[in-house]
Amino acid sequence: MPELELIGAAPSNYVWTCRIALAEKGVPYRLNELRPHSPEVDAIHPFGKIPVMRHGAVELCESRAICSYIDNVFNGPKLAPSDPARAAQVEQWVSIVNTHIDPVWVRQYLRAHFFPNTPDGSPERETIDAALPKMEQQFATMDRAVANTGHLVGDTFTLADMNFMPILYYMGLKPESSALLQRSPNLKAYVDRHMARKSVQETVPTWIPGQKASERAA
Ligand SMILES: N[C@@H](CCC(=O)N[C@@H](CS)C(=O)NCC(=O)O)C(=O)O
Repeated sequence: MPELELIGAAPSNYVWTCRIALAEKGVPYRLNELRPHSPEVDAIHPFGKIPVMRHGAVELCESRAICSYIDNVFNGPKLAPSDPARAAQVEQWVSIVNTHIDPVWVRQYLRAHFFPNTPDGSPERETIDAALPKMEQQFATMDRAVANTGHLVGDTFTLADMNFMPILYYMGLKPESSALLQRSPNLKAYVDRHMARKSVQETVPTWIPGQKASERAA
């Protein structure tokens, strides 16, 4: 079989989700760390977003589609349960995280920290403050979602968790979101537990936006 090439910068939460999925399945791959809108990315994603993927003649974009391909083409543990109701619940949580959580926690809040539009590069205070009331409610919702089993669906680590964990990791890095996490006991236990998982641990990005090259992990 040809080698799978995953294209996208490692800090992207969606690239990281695909890397966790690849690690869970035990699939060897090459990570090509290109940024959004690079020519190779634009050639595959109609809106230039990462991740994109190449595997032989197959080219794909969108993390959910890439994970579905990985799950169906390669051996290894399934990324979602075979029970139809449970499988649909995985889709449900991937969808909720991608349409409600990511737009506020990542695109609004984290962007204002990592890529601020301020003259001196300091965090965009207004944007952050506008996100926080929504985040407070959403943290409470997600805290309840993992309260029973420490997973989003059933009592196993599924694609729903693989999709959510990268976002939660980043929440621990910035002050306001870290405080929210500390006040969400179930989410805090969830992130601590799953950060220790091999597939997550071995794919943690070695650099994050705004970090100096000298500060990067090896
Ligand atoms: N729905 C896409 C979202 C991908 C996405 O938003 N990627 C971000 C990086 S985490 C990106 O490429 N942003 C650049 C842009 O929006 O122009 C997926 O699941 O793959």
